[in-house]
Formats: sequence, structure tokens, C-alpha cells
Amino acid sequence: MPKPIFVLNGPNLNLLGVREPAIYGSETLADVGRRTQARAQALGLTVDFRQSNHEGELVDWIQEARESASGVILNAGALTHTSVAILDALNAAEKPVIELHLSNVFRREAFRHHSYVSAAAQGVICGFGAKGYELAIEAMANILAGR
Ligand code: CA2
Repeated sequence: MPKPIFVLNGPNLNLLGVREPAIYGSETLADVGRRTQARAQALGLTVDFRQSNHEGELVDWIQEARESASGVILNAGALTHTSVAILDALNAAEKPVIELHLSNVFRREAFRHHSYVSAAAQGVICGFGAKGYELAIEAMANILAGR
């Protein structure tokens, strides 16, 4: 049985579709999860889609990925810009990592322009809203197929 792709979402992403639709869109995180699962299924892959507001829980899940995932797609939310702990966990996991953001962080405040996650990521997808989750699945499928 192939291992699932872990799709991990950080703080406040549970508010998707409820607040700030102009920045983050009107789909809920559950909608995004369904979209992500559907794209993965079409490519013959499985996904484990999770969200946490807690840095330590995200670190635990990234550690779990070392044994239990084929790769990690991570929207770390604001922890992207602050968390050396998440960077260290990603490096220790030794799995392909794709960094993901709904918004184009480079069109926003300067503090969003730096990412600790990027140093461990094979690539970054940002600015395409919920569609970015499907793009990340496609990119991960290519990485896992060795293309
Ligand atoms: O654009 C992204 O996906 C972000 O990772 C979202 C984070 C932000 O801190 C990053 O700079 C970029 C914020 C997630 C908060 O999500 C909300 C969703 C709806 C309403 C309020 C917050």
C-alpha cells in the first residue's frame, strides 16, 4: 500500500471561508480538503489532510511523516514566517516537501516575504487560492514519479 501524502495546515486555516474571503477565498477548509482528495484520487494517490493551531502538533505530524508519508505539502500559515522548529522537523523528515500558500505572500506585508519552510522545500506554490492545493498534488505526483 503506497503511503499517503500528508497535507498539513497551520494556525487559523480552520477559519477559511468564514473570515477574510477577499484574501483567502470563500471555500471552507473542508471544501479544500475534498478538492485535494479528489485530485489525488484521480492521480492514484492518497492524502492525509490535517489542520492544527499548535506548532508542536505540526512538528509531531512532520516527524510522523518520516515513517508514514510519501511526501509533505505544508501550508504552515503564520508559522511559515517564524518557526525554526518546523524547519528542523522538515529537514529531519527527509521527505519531499512542497510549501503552499493560498495568498501571494510577496504582494503582502514585508514580514510575509521570508519563509523558514522554503529552505526545506523542493518548491513553493502561492497566490492561486484553493486551486493551489490541487497544483501541489500534481507537483508532488511528479516528484514521487521521479519526473
Ligand atoms: O496565504 C496563506 O496560505 C498563508 O499561509 C495564510 C496565513 C498567513 O499568515 C500566511 O502569511 C499566508 C494565515 C492563515 C489564516 O487563515 C485565515 C483564513 C480565513 C480567515 C482568517 C485567517
